Order: sequence, then C-alpha cells, then structure tokens
Amino acid sequence: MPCPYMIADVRPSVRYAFDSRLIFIKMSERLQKIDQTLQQLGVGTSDQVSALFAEVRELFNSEEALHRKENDAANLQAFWTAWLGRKSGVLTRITENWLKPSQPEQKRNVGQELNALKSHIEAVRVEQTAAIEAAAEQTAIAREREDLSLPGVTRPLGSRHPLRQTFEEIERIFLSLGYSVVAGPEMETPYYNFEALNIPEHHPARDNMDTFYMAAPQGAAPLLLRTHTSPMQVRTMEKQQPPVRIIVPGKVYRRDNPDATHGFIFHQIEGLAVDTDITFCDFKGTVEYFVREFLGPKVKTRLRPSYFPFTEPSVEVDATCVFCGGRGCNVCKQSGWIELFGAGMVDPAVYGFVNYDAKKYSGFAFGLGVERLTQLKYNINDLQLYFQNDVRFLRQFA
Ligand code: FA5
Repeated sequence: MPCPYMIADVRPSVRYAFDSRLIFIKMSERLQKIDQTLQQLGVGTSDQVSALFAEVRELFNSEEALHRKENDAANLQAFWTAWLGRKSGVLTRITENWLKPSQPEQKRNVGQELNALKSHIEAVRVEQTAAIEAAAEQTAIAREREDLSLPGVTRPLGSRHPLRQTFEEIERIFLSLGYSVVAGPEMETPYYNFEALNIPEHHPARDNMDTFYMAAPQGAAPLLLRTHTSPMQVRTMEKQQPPVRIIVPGKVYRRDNPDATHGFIFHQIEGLAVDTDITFCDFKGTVEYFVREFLGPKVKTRLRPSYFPFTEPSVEVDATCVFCGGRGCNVCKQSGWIELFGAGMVDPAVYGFVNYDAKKYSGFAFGLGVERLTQLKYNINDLQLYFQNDVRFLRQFA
C-alpha cells in the first residue's frame, strides 16, 4: 500500500509505517504543499507565509505527540528522518521549494519562519529524547526496586536421613578400629544366604527369615532377596585369607508384616573379624566399645546366650535401657535392658565352606539392625516413620 505520507518522489529511506490512521492521510494531503513553490501555492503576503508555516508546525506537533505516545523506537526514528532527513526530509523540501525559489522581498520572512520552525522541531527533539530516557529510567528503577516488606527467600537446608546418619556413625566407629567397608549383592543364591552359613534346606532357622524368592527361568539356579547381610561373610572369606576385618552395610528383605518394629525392607550392618588368636574377649571388648561409642559412655552391655547356626557360641547383645538408664520403664518392659543385636564366634562349620583352617583361625561376627539402633538412639517409636518421608519427622534430624 503506498504510504500516504509519500508525496511526489519521497525516497524509500524516508518511508515509514503509518498504519491506516486517517489523521496521517489528512496530514499528508496538507503536506503535499511542500512540493510546490510559494508562487504555485499563491502565497504572497507575510501573513500567508506565517499561516503556511503554522500549518506545518501544527502538523509536526500532532504527529510528534502521537509517536511519543506510541514510543516505538523504529517508528520514532523513521519519523525524525522524515522531518529532518538531509536529502528529502520536510525541512529540506521547504528550503528547496519554498525558500530558495521565493521572491527576494519574501526571502527574509520565509527564512525567519523556516528558522523558527527548525528551532521548534530541534527543541522538541531534545525534549522528547530526555522524556523518553527519563521514562525508561523510571521503569528500570521500578523494576529493580526492592520491596523490603516482602518475606525473605528461605532456602530450606537438606539433611541426611536418620538411617544414613546411623550408617555413617557406625562406619566411623568401625573404620577407627581398622575395619573396612564392603558391599554385596541384594539378590542372592540360597547357597550364600543359607547353606554356606550352615543353614541347610529344611533347617528350622530358615523359618525365622521368611524369604522373597525370585521366579527363576527353567533350569536356572533359584535366586532370592537376601534376608540378612551375613552372606557377605562367606563371599569375603572365599576371596581373601585372614586377617579379615569388615563391616557390610546394606538393605535386606523379609516377608515380615510391617509394624512399629518390622519392615519387609530394612537395613543391617554385618561385622566379621577373623584372624589367628581371636578370642571371646576380643569379641566382648569390640562390642562394648561399639555400644559405648554409639549410645554413650554410661550405657552398659551384657551378653545373653542365643542361637544362630553360623556362630558358636551365639549371643544377643543387650544394653542398659537408654530411656530409663537401667531402672526399668515401659520401653524395656521394666527389665532395665534392651536387646541390641545378635552376634557370636564364627562357627567352625562356616570355615569349612570357605576353606579356612578352623584350627588356625578364629573370629567373631555380628549383625546390627540399623532401624532398631536408630530407634534406640533417637527414641523413635515407629519404624514406619523412616519410610514415609514426612518432612516434619525428617526435619528433626537436620
Ligand atoms: C540376623 O539377621 C543375623 N544374620 C545376625 C547375625 C549376624 C548373628 C552375625 C550372628 C552373627 P536377626 O534375624 O536377629 O539376625 O536380625 C538381626 C537384626 O535385624 C535384628 O536384631 C533386628 O534389629 C533386625 N530385624 C530383623 N527383622 C527385622 C524386620 N522385619 N524389620 C526391621 N528390622 C529387623
């Protein structure tokens, strides 16, 4: 669409978008006069000259106001080029068509009017630039202004899960005693989970560990989810000769109904020390040291006879109740003692499965229930809380 502002031979460089606003069409009609001489326009007297320049000035003012309101940088630039452009801007055309060919007696008057128009346009340009810059600055200030009444940004701190904290604490204690940390598979064979631990098929000890078995492809060896971390005793001894000092943190699985003290997934830390001349005294000393480090210096331990097929003798390690200090309370059922974990001296039968010389080597093993130890340490009354991930619970351990 031809630009209504384009009168006569306005060059492409001075064309600019006008939309379809009628006001411009009307203005451009009036501006057609700048392509004619004063003589052609029939303007002779100084009053007529003044009226003509007043008309141009009015046109400039209204157009400038519209552009300023619109505040489109590209349009503004085109607007100024159209008015002040050196080659075919409005002022240049007035100079060429009105001033230069004007009658000598008119020239002075036309020149004065033209200068006044130029000064006016220049002053508006300066003022417009200042106004636009000030407005931009105000916008920037408003955008950057900080509202001090807004609540601050809180960045909640993450924390380690209580079970992870127990793992790390127990690892720290045993690392300081010269143990190393090893990991093993959660999917096990019945051999490592039971047989090599002296629990043959149909042995009643398997009943205590109701097991998740995997559906194995036909002909393949059956697999199960390990019911304890003890298989790693066998796997480690198979691989290395004494001295052995390891702990095995990890996940274990049993078909137990979830309640306040049981989960079907839970965590254990296995411990195994095998060397020449390891005695029951070493075992007792290690256990006492661990319990004191973990639960505090005032806590006392006692060993109670128990049974595990892979330790002989086997014991349950009890500690004085951390809640009543041993005086007796509801938690310890008034006994003053709390059961902590099972342990014992490695049964020589196990050494037979790993080709250790049972006459030369001896050792002890223990299996810590991580949920249970954490419950005792922090007085947590429901094991299920560990797995619900309620931040109100977890936040207490931050
Ligand atoms: C064992 O698993 C033996 N392997 C421990 C052992 C290792 C004995 C080495 C001797 C030498 P037990 O079945 O008692 O033992 O389990 C050990 C601990 O796991 C328990 O004391 C208890 O704290 C925890 N535990 C057992 N079942 C669950 C369960 N369903 N949910 C949460 N914790 C459990």
